[in-house]
Amino acid sequence: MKKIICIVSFFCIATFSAFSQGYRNPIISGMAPDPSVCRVGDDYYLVTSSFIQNPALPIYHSKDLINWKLINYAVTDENGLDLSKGEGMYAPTIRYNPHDSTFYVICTNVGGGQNFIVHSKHPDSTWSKPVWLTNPRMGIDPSLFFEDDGTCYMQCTGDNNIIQIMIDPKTGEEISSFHYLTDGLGGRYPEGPHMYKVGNYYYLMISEGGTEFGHHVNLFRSDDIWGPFMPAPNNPILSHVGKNAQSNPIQCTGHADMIQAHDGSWWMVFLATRPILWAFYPLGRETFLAPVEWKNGWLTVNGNGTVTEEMNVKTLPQNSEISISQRKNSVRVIYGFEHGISNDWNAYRVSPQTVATKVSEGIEIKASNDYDAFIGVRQLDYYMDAEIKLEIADWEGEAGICVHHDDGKRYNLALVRENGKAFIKSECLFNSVNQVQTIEIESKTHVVYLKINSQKELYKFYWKYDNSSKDNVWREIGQMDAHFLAGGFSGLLVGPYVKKGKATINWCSFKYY
Ligand code: 6LW
Repeated sequence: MKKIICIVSFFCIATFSAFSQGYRNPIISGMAPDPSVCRVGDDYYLVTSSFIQNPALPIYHSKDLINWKLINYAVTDENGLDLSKGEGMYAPTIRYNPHDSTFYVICTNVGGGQNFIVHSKHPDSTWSKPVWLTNPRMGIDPSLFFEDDGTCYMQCTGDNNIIQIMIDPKTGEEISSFHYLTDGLGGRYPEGPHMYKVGNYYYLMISEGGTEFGHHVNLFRSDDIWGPFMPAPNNPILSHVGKNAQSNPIQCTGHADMIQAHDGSWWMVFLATRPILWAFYPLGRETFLAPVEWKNGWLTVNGNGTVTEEMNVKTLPQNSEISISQRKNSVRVIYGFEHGISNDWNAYRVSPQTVATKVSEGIEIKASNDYDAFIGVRQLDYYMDAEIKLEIADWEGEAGICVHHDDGKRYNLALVRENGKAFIKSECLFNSVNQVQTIEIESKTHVVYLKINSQKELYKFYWKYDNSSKDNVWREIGQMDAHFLAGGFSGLLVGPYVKKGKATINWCSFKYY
């Protein structure tokens, strides 16, 4: 696939890449919740939840904890992904075990088999088939901790508390019975546990308060891995619940993981949101980064447990390859599909390759009764133009571009051809509410350009005839408030869909301001 990134101002980039002090939050923008991170030497690997997106469990790589590149997925159709039922992949954990030089990802396929582990020697290459953990006491948010001698402990949610068991991560065999670790400090949903050993202590970090505005992170320590665990004197160690963060554009901070960098510094990755208003955050839960400082056996996160968008702190030396989240100027990503469908693309439940096939002019998508014929990339920021050029070859059909939150919430912009007529249609689906605007266009039209422009609180829909046409101007067909596309665990995917017939998508382009 030909993917071109055009940078509008080369001057800005040169200035920014020379800058190894400070960074911008989020470090992975767009839907990237429940981040978990591990390190080997100066290579960092991060995994996030993906729910019913296929492929599942995106794996990112970085050299500086700030600029991340998507390199692979831990579970795909090839190693046994089954998203045919249930809610899909909740909060995974990634860990490296130096005893067998192997990476492990543990996760819950909610309603689709529950907990499993996959492993790989090379995270950018093949992952094993899942080993299933069948004990019904194991709840969501599983984590792994490798002791100095290689022994493996698994932590997860139990019955509104955090529990732990020793297991063999290659076979899933249970080596101990379950032990209770903590039920937290009284916040709802104690979850997202991770265990660390630092100096003479074991540290257990968990989230409480639910994933919404009460979300926060608490720390506990013990000199025995089975406890009892004592709470830190400065809990919550990360929280935007208090007055000091009430005007902060970042909210819902929680579900964190920690890492010691190769220079000895400590960092925390966690999820948070950037609401557009009140409780609405269409981009979903994104991945953020904060520095951690240790003092007298306890830690602080960025001084007072809050973070900002612009982080003016000393960082690891920053890599010259700057990821989209860190750019300070416009970025355009063009997918020409010359080499098929790259790993930026997802479909729901089935693979993008099931939905779309490579053809000489781009990709072809066919409507199907078995699945929603849609593929998308994550919407990475609130200010965006998403454009496609599409062609409906047969007379009848409906194909277009869509901003997709979940099955009940999506905005469609389409070319519709039926009964010898052609229309442009914009459609807002919000559960049982369906708002449609249609205009009739030249009946012979079978190639159109469609554009969705996102201006944070507002989506605007445009279309135009083929570039060769004398009538080559963008026309607006409608606007839709962005608030309806928010809620739940998900974020947004944007991309082409076909509801009826089949269409060729010649190219897609995404521009972020
Ligand atoms: C995840 C839980 C959470 O399992 O949301 O914010 C759930 N935290 O830990 C789904 O992402």
